[in-house]
Amino acid sequence: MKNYCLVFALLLSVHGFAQKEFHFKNEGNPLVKHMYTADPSAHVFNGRLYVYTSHDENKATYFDMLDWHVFSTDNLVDWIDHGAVLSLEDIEWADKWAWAPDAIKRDGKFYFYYPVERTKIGVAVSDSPTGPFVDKRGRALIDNTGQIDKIGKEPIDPSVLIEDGQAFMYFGCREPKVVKLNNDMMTLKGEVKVLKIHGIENDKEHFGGYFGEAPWVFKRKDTFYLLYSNGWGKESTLVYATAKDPMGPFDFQGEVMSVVDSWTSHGSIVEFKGKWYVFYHNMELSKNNYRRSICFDEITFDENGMINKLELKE
Ligand code: FUB
Repeated sequence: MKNYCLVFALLLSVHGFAQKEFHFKNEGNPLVKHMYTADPSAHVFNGRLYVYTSHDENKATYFDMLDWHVFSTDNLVDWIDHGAVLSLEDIEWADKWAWAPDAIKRDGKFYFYYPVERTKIGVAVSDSPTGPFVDKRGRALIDNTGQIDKIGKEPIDPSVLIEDGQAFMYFGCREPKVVKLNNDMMTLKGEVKVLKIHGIENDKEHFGGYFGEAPWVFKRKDTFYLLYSNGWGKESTLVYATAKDPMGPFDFQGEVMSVVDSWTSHGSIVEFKGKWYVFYHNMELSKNNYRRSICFDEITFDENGMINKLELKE
């Protein structure tokens, strides 16, 4: 009887695993066609590329997403959808709006940062890059309740960089913020600060160098690049600024790519097997801004380290 039960349990777990993973090929942008995905955050862990995303609902009429997914590949052609790595159902202190996440590896563990309710950012941990992630903290890492002056009206879109052993978390909407994290990756070290971007002082509204949302910092050679969205609407896109220090100040440099058709822009840039890629989303499949699809393209840099603007085909 005991053996019988074990075989049954194994069958169930194998079946569950098979249901959870979905294998597919990259057949050109949008990359993911079997569901709606947005806000791609791409990382290489142990030589494999992982892309963490928000998950737009099939009938969405707002950004009322419920869970987050991760996709992975080792050759950019064969991809796995590993399923939901965390869901609002798993978080006791949040009920709505599972927006743009990020993940990072430290000391053999993987930390997943996620904004909820447009007012809070949480962190969850796993032994695997594909989760499941567990909210061991049990409360928000960032919560602007009573602290809008310091933290901002919309603490969304967290992304994390580790440089020389120090972790930095970037986030924010309309004003970029940065805060250091302690080595446990689950507590803040010091105050939340405004991330200064020089050269955008006159860009008070969308487009140009205006900071909309989606800060993402990566390092190439000795330069830190801050990728972000320059607002919302038909002309918004991903732009960037550079600095010599992860805390800034950054200098605005220009557009990373031509405009995408979705009203939001959100992306990440990653080096994989010696080439650089920008991940972003559009609404090509649905023609609906609340049902977006992730894409990626290769980008190149000029001899001064500036990004050669990616011109998307119409
Ligand atoms: O996906 C919900 C929100 O839309 C994100 O937080 C923003 O960056 C924008 O992509």
